[in-house]
Amino acid sequence: MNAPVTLYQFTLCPFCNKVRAALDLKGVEYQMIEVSPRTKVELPELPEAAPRKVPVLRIGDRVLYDSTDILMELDGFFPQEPRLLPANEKMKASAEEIEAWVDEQFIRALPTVIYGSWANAARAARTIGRAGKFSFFQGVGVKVGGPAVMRLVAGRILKKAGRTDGRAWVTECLDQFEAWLGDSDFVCGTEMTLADVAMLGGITCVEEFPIYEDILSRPRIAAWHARMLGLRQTAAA
Ligand SMILES: N[C@@H](CCC(=O)N[C@@H](CS)C(=O)NCC(=O)O)C(=O)O
Repeated sequence: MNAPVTLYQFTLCPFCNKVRAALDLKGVEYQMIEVSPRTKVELPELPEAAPRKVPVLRIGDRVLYDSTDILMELDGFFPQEPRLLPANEKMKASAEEIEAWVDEQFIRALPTVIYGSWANAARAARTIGRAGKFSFFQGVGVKVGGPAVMRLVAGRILKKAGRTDGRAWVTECLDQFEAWLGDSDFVCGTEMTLADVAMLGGITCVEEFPIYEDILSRPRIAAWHARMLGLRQTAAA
């Protein structure tokens, strides 16, 4: 019998969405536990070095943390297709590089658009209120401060990144991803890798926000996205 798999997560956390995408694509059955952001009491016992952050993935008695490390280890636990790490060393290096870029650029840039203007911040507050959960997109204090705090958070992310325009940043990211895709099926070529999984996770996370339509209005990204959802559907069948 397979070891039980449990994902400790926040629904709207992009890093958790990366792990969900990977498990879904491999057709792994798992249970999800929504973690309370203030207390995080639901988390299992973590190794000493681990930050008290989500995602955490428990496979039997093994506890994994950090979305990138989890994606890197997943083939070892679940060797079935699709493999996340390509056998080809060059492709593997580029997949790892793009996966890291998704975290450092695309996922970091998203909140600056999601609550970068008063209208978007108000909408984000409503969407998040509806979801009824704390999340990545709320940031510290957003529950009490609402859109005003969201705008502050967006400003802080931009300043730290040395940028002034969140939309331009996301546009740059999407241009870059499309350039890497070129005419290939996947971002590193013919095989799906953890780089595609990370991007899918980031995009899935903003499904309820207007930026989602902007992302999918790009034909190359839309075709790639449909391909990824097709694979996910095959795995579920
Ligand atoms: N590098 C980590 C980042 C994880 C992360 O920042 N998680 C956020 C949620 S989106 C979190 O748990 N924040 C809670 C906190 O910092 O207290 C990963 O890829 O897993």
